[in-house]
Amino acid sequence: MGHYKSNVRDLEFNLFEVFNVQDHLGTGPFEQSDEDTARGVLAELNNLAVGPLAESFADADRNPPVFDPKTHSATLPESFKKSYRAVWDGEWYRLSLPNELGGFGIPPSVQWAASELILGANPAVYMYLAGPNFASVVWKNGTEQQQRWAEIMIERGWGATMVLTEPDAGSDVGAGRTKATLQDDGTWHIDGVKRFITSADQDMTENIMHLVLARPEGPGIEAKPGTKGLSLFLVPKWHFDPETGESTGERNGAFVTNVEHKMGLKVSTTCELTFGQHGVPAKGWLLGEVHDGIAQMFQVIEYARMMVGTKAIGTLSTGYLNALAYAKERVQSADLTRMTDKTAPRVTITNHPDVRRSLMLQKAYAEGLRAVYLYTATQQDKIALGGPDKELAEKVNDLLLPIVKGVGSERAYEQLAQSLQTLGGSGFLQEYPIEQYIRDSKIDSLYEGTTAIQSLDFFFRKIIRDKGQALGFLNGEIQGFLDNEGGNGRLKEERALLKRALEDLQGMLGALVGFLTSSQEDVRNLYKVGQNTVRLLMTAGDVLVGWLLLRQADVALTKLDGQVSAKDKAFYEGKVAVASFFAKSVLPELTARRKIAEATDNALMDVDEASF
Ligand code: ST9
Ligand code: FAD
Repeated sequence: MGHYKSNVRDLEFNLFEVFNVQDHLGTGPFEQSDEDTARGVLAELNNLAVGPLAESFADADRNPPVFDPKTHSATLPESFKKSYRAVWDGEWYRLSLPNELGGFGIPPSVQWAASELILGANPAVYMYLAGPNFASVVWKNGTEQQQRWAEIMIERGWGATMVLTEPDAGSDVGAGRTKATLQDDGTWHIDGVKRFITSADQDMTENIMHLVLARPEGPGIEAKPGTKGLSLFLVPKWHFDPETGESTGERNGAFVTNVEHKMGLKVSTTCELTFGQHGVPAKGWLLGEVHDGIAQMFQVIEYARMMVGTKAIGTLSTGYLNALAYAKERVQSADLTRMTDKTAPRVTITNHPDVRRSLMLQKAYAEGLRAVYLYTATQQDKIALGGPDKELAEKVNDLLLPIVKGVGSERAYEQLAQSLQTLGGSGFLQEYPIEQYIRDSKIDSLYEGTTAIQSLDFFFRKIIRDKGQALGFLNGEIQGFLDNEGGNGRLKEERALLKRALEDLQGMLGALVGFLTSSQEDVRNLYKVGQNTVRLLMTAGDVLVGWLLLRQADVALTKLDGQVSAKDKAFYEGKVAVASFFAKSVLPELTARRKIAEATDNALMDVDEASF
């Protein structure tokens, strides 16, 4: 058995029993697909995930890429290349492509469910598959010629990167100094050093297209500060024939000068990437218009943030299922009720209340957060379908992305520590996958915008700037669920707990809005907002998890009222149990969090740096 334990049953439960995505299969852009197609995609990818993809997971961690400074190149382990090729040869890269570029025509909800399987089994494989996906952004924003290049990127299986970060410009992308100088022939020369660039070199594809943010300079170009002064440039590793994509054999001046040694996700190369620093100009082509760079790059970032959240949640799920399998086998200690009887039989650790508590909390976040990312993906379905709901769905999707990414990554890392704990000392060993899961998933709260950045985005952009429209919609959805007394009055107490949790979230938000409003009189009140945005984000995440687990429990109760197989009975009863557990043991904590937020003062900001 490989390391990866998938949960296709839960993916299908979300898609077809809770969110009913089959209702819009066979329509509009999803005309070619039906429920069987969708289930087939999940089944096929699952075979790939638990087999050839999972196979190189540990080997590629123990034998990470090797960097050769003389040739500026990185060599990946053979085992990993085999996994990558298995996905490429199956043409699974088409999963996220629009129909016009050869996509499968299946909705984002099914795409993301399928993506979880790759991301849980071997996340770096997914990241090296960025070429076709990034090509669709080039295609969307590019000139006619650049649209041809986008097709070439897909046809020839090129790699691609997103290049924002510099040594002095991480969270603050607008501090970037890399510049681009306009040449007489209309191309640009890029000049600067970027760091931490994922997949910036590898030996699996014939070319790599770098999507680079730089500051344009040239006659008639206005210099603007910050992110709004950035443009996006296409900078290939190798120059190529613009019609066929065939390499000219001439190297462009974008050279990797280091591959970082990291805590985890080691097979994913993280590189220092220099432009125009090695005697060869780094030629770039402007995508679209000058100063559109940050908006264009956010088309890439939005996808990548969703991916990072799904990666974290997929990893938590396999961590939990590995812990559960171990706990069912491991015999240790007597039942608590017979603790003083030294002759009492020893029991499996699933009998100990504390192990049960921990396993149920892992299950709650793994399954609850899966529901959150899939619910988000159903908003993307609505966007793709285009109907009257589209505009609102865009806002709701925007609101949910920092939750998927920020809460998904934080809770996954926290709960994976609990998965490891379940194995006792064995969890610390490399014989089991959980220590690698923890190392590999730590990055998820850092890249694509740290949790603090997600929380600022959530409050200032997605709530305040949106004037609460998307939030109002979600609030209405949860309120509607509370008002609609489903389940024949069952789960009454849990509904009351969710109601209280929603009020606590509203109260906390009210406090933050109050600080923001009063900052017009005393600007330092903004610090009170800043002390609480991560708390708000995590609280919103818990409310969503609580709500969606209860929605699932409602569906499960209805199923249990009919005839179900023994396997389904256990599955549905698990859904009711986990929803109830989360409502009773996590949601009440939100009241304390609200009180903390309401009572915020600026004492923290008055502490002298020397006193820390
Ligand atoms: C990174 C990469 O970390 C990590 C790994 C990547 C791996 C890639 C692999 C991908 C795989 C794909 C594979 C697919 C395979 C599929 C196959 C399946 C089998 N939403 O607030 P302002 C825009 S990369 C949208 O003033 P500041 C907007 O245009 C590095 N747009 O910001 C806005 O203008 P306006 C990641 C947004 O104060 C403009 O920005 N680094 C949003 O100037 C300015 O906005 C980061 O993420 C948004 N949420 O700058 C940086 N926000 O307002 C984190 C802003 O007019 N830092 N815009 O609309 C931030 O995000 C900062 O908040 C900041 C602040 C830089 C935006
Ligand atoms: P900093 O921005 O210096 O942040 C340090 C700390 O300060 C963080 O805790 C942060 O939350 C906090 N902080 C900073 N500003 C604020 C604020 N305004 N309010 C509150 N807190 C704040 N970049 C790319 O462009 N392309 C890639 O492909 C890519 N891949 C990566 C792969 C890996 C493995 C790693 C480690 C990084 C990668 N990055 C990539 C860079 C990544 O996006 C940045 O590391 C990230 O955006 C954070 O920037 P920083 O490391 O400079 O941290």
